Amino acid sequence: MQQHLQEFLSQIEQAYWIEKTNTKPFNILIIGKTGVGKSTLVNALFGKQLSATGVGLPVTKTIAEYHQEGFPITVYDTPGLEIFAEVNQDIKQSVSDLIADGYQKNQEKRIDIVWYCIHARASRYEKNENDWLEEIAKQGIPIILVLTQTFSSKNSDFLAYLKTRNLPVKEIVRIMAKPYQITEDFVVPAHGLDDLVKVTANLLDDSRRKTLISNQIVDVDLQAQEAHRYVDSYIDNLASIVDPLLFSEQLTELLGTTSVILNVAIDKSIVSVVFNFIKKIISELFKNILSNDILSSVANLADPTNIVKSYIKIIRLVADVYIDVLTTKKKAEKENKNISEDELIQVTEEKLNKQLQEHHLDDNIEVR
Ligand SMILES: Nc1nc2c(ncn2[C@@H]2O[C@H](COP(=O)(O)OP(=O)(O)OP(=O)(O)O)[C@@H](O)[C@H]2O)c(=O)[nH]1
Ligand SMILES: [Mg+2]
Repeated sequence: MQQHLQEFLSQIEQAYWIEKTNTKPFNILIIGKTGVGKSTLVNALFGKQLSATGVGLPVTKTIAEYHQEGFPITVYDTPGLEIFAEVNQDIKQSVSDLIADGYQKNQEKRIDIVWYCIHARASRYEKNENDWLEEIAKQGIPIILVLTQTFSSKNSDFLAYLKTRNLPVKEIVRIMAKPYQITEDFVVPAHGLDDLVKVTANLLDDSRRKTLISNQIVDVDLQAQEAHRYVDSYIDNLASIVDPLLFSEQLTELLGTTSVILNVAIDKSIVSVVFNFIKKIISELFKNILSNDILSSVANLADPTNIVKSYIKIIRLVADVYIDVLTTKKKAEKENKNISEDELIQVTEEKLNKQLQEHHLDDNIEVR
């Protein structure tokens, strides 16, 4: 590789911005009576005051839209049905209008998923609610029933009851969005948000799934899993067009895109470790190919399939290590532990070298 670090870095940044720009936005409609915990849920899941108490942009009398510049997920928030029929009519009408608008006029406003929230301890689910959800489900929108502020992640009578009814929902998820203080020394821990993310992700198409996973803040492992998944599919498509001259382009595309999936900024120290590592091994591996006479050197290679295999192994191991290191860093930050830059560099180097040995790449490559 004849490249400089700076160039390598800006290629990654470019790939990062392309991926960001191509992020598929999507819309969530949250329905639930006042006080069930809709705002608390959204804030805990996305780490944003997307729905600061009381201030949403009123789309209609009964629907508020929460949208933030640069954030690809829009949340619509509307009350659930009350016992008063005339209020219900208003709500039902606004929701149908919102859904119809997205399907008929404005694809960007399409409702991709509905979270129907019920307070777990309210323990009530009425026939008129069910009729309404059936109407929504008929329009092809997946609904998840979210039981909010559940004390236990174990089965409850209410849940058991709901399960016996044939509800028009895809899943039922129990959550406690933030820790709930019961007495001075007894707190119910937060739980279930990771389930809600997983279940929702599975009901979205691939691009929206990626958007959800990278923009939520409750499940870092899921982000890592999604990033590895992307690497796998990228490499599957790569197998037929392996070209050493494209190595840096392909690797930087992988690193830029996985950074978006993990929702992290490009970390210059990690990138420079990666850069030095591949510079060393790649020049050995592709010495002949990168010489001026490309065609004859390819023809002269004793076993070109070996080169192809090594090429793929290197791309994969570098991308996998990159994901691992950033995941470790993110998890530490989440627990308010700080990993120093030196430690991070050291971990990256260790992981890369360990991988090199495990894949026996150091057998055919002389690293100097
Ligand atoms: N500890 C804890 N408190 C919660 C949770 N969910 C809601 N609350 C509390 O319940 C109250 C109402 O929560 P909100 O999130 O404002 O409810 P909402 O559904 O947005 O209500 P409206 O905006 O009025 O429709 C607030 O005091 C929250 O702090 C939770 O998961 N844990
Ligand atoms: Mg609210």
